[in-house]
Amino acid sequence: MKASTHKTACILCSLNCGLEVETKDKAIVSVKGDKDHPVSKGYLCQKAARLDYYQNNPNRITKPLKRNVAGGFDEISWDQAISEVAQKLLSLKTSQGGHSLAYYGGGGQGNHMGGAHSGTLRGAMGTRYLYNSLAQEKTGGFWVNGKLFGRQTCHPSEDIEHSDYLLIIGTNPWQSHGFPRARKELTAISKDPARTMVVVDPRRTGTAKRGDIYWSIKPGTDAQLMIAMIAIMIQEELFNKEFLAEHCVGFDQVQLHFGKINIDEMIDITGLDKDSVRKVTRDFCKAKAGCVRTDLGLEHSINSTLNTYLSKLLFLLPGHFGKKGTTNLHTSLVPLIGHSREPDSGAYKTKVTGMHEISKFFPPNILPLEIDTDHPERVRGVVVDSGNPLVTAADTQAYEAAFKKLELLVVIDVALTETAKLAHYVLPVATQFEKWEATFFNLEFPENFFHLRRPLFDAPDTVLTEPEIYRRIAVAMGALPERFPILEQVAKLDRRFPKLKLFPIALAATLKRKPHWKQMLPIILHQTMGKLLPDGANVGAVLWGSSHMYVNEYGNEAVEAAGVENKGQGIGEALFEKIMGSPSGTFISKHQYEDSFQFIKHKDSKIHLAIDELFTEIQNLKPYQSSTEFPYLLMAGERRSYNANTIIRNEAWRKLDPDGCLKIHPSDAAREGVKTGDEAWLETARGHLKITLSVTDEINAGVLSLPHGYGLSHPGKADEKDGAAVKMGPLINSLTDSLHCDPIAKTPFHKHIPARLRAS
Ligand SMILES: Nc1nc2c(c(=O)[nH]1)N[C@H]1C(S)=C(S)[C@@H](COP(=O)(O)OP(=O)(O)OC[C@H]3O[C@@H](n4cnc5c(=O)[nH]c(N)nc54)[C@H](O)[C@@H]3O)O[C@H]1N2
Ligand SMILES: Nc1nc2c(c(=O)[nH]1)N[C@H]1C(S)=C(S)[C@@H](COP(=O)(O)OP(=O)(O)OC[C@H]3O[C@@H](n4cnc5c(=O)[nH]c(N)nc54)[C@H](O)[C@@H]3O)O[C@H]1N2
Ligand code: SF4
Ligand SMILES: [Mo]
Repeated sequence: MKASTHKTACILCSLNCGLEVETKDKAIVSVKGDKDHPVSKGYLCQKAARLDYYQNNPNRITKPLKRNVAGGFDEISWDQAISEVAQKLLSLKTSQGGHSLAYYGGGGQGNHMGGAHSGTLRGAMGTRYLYNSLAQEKTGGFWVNGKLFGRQTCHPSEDIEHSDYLLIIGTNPWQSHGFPRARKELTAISKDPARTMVVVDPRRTGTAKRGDIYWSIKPGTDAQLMIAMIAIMIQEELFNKEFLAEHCVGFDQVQLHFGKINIDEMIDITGLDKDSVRKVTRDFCKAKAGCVRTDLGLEHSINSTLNTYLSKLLFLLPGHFGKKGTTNLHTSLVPLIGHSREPDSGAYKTKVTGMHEISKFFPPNILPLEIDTDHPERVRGVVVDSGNPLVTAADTQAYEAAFKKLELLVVIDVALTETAKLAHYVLPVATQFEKWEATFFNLEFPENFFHLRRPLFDAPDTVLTEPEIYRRIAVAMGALPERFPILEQVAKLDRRFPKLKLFPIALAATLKRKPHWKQMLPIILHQTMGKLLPDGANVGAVLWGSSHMYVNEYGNEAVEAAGVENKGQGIGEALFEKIMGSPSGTFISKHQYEDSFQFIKHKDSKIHLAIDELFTEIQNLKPYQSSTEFPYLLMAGERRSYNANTIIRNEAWRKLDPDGCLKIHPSDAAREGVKTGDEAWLETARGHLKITLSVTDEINAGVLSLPHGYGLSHPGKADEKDGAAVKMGPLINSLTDSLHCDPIAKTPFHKHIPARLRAS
């Protein structure tokens, strides 16, 4: 077959850069940046070049599998798979209650359509247990956002492109991105003498090398650094009085807590230069457009939730908010997260550990504890979609033990993953290039965008999409009818006469009669309006509902300003049509910077600066004392040029670093008597791994770093156990412990793991 060119997006990180790919037969043969993508504008990083290693993957599964008594898998029909899974879910729900069932995942870096339709499955299961990777990194920050801005759904977006003073703390966008066109933006800032970039990291990263100022901080002391900076702002009165008076409450309490901090003592803990910290703080406050960008270096370190709070006070006190080049709140077409109540005011809590829900999620760190117990209300059945917790959640051993005790484990994936290997049923899905897909990582402001991607290939006949799997299970459980004949008829009329709003009226009447279907609305849309969308784009129907809601929430003006033309069909309808008709993605709204203040959800429309729980943490803060037993601090999960979570399972994809080396400082290597290429044992209180060393002065003495996303098994390779794992790189979560996590959000302290080396 001749090669043909198509628009799609990269699925390897949350930026989802627009791509123009050439396909031939069943393969992606070339990859270029799509200049028409509204945000990435043709930008790409090196990881996208060989995406075919995802599409054509030797671990691919295309038939439903059922575990047999010998521990292997038998291929079964979809009818058998759906009816047995439905019957087992129903039986656990009836005998033990819906809370004996949990759902894990719902989407990765490139696919959120499954998650958007998964409420139907959870509704049928009767559970609120939604475990998700976001709750092993971002939920502490979401909880803080809820306190500051009124709802956990209020999400800040950094306008790095226009900032003139950028603090980068605990992230390496040169490798991990995290904001659009990261390398281009970092290069632009580093070349512009009028703009300043300060990078705070215990490793001299690609980002640090481009910084005007690099602070080589002692790991896990960022809280002390930020407390010192906030105290400098308070004690030297560098804060923005007008901004605080107009837009914030609770500043007096912040003043009280930080006014008495001993700044020099705090800076001493971080190992940084006092004059430099003072000067940067002053310059940052004076800057026209100051911005703070953080990520896992703060969230996966000790004081995780506190760190996210402090990093927000850093930009709020000088008033670097609601303006060009600062931080703003952004809109969401389909919100990625929800809002949950506070622990002390009716939050939903898990039955075994009593963990409270945050932004509708539960943290992967507690799931093994909720399963592996005699507690009568333990979790007994789990459905995993688009996640590989055996490898990516903390504490592989705890997960393995817990998952082996489950009465039902169902894994929905494109590949036979480590988690799938433990499942009772494995349900194969179309890859992200074989179905209509999108993510809800649309975090831009003032102009936000959306990209609905078309399939590049036909899916094999024997796989389904996630929404279709959820629908079939829910129907088999008796939670939803097979068809909605009246709504289907009305949808047909509505497509011809959208102005009459016949379908919204019929839908509202249906939901009034059956309010429990609200959670299943995306599947109802998928089965009615969705059937009328061209080229099998059923999942697009959820965007029809979202487009109307988006206009209701954010107003016509901002949507029209983004170039969405109302040609008489109504602006919500016009937005939907624009999304459906834009293969490169499209802008969906354009706001004014001041609109950011309107997105604050507190009744008084102000930012509430004081968080009592975290003031208490500050008072009790103690610096980490290293132990003689485990003298190093391991940062378990570095982003490198060839890792991308566990999305690509073929090591041939990696042009560099096939072993996923452990980085170590030359002085430590000399003391240990090791050199680059040597193997050694790395030991933590939880486990040990054989690793290959890479000696580099990029990293601080006393600190070690291993990459994320390695440790996968591969056909033809021995299943990893200890030394054999080296072949596929280190399975880092065999070194981490479920209990080593944040007290509020239970996010893991992966960047702060006491460790030691032993000669191999
Ligand atoms: N190449 C690549 N890119 C990715 C991914 C990938 O797998 N590969 N994954 C994506 C995902 S899911 C995420 S969440 C993001 C994460 O993106 P990042 O958070 O940027 O990634 P990391 O490399 O894990 O950690 C960032 C930095 O934190 C530093 N750090 C460690 N401990 C400390 C500390 O105590 N203080 C400070 N200040 N810094 C510290 C590390 O040295 C590291 O440079 O990346 C995304 N992008
Ligand atoms: N120690 C340590 N652990 C970490 C981290 C760390 O830094 N250190 N980082 C953490 C972070 S930030 C994250 S985000 C997580 C990521 O970890 P996970 O949430 O587990 O996500 P992925 O590795 O992206 O795995 C996605 C799964 O989706 C499957 N998949 C791909 N396409 C599709 C599809 O279309 N449909 C379905 N159903 N499945 C599909 C893939 O085969 C893979 O099994 O890892 C976390 N784990
Ligand atoms: S991995 Fe690179 S190309 Fe792919 S979305 Fe992220 S930044 Fe873009
Ligand atoms: Mo992540």
